Amino acid sequence: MLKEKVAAALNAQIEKEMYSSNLYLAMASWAERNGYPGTSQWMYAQADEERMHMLKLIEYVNERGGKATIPACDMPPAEFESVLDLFKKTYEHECFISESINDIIGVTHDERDFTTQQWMQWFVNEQIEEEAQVSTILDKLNLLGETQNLYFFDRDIFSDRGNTTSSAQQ
Ligand code: OFO
Repeated sequence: MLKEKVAAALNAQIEKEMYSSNLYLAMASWAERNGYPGTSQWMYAQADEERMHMLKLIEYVNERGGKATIPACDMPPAEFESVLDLFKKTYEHECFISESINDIIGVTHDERDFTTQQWMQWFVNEQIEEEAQVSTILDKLNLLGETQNLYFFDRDIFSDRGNTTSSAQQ
C-alpha cells in the first residue's frame, strides 16, 4: 500500500507529465503552423512520450493500492519566438521535470518506500536521456548561428528520434 506522501508526490507528477504532454503538443502545433514539419513531428512524438509517462504513473499508483487522480491542467503557451526558443524551453522544462523526479525520490527515501524508489529509477534514466537529447539539438541549432538555415535542420530532426523513442516504449 502506498503511503500518503508518496501517493501525493506521484499524483503531482501525473499532473506535470500531463502538462509536459500538452506543452509539447502546443509546440508541435506552433511548428506545424510556422512551416517546420520535422520539428512538429518531433514535438508530437515527444507529447506522446509524456502521455506515456503519465499513464505509467497512473497505473503504478493504482496497482499499489493508491488512488491516481486525473487533474485539470494549466494551459500551455500557444506562441513561441522561434525553433531555437522551442528547444530552449524544452530543455528548461526537462530540467524542471528532472528536479521534480529527484524530489519524489527524496520523498520515497524519507518514507522508506524503497520499492517506489527503485521503480522511479526508470524516470531518472529517462530524464538523463531526454536532457542529453535536447542539449544535442540545442548544440546543432547554435552551430547554425545567426543565419539559422533551418531547412536542413528541420528536414533532419525527426530522424534523430529514431534512436531515442525506444526506451520510453518499454
Ligand atoms: Fe520529459 O519526461 Fe516525462 O518524465
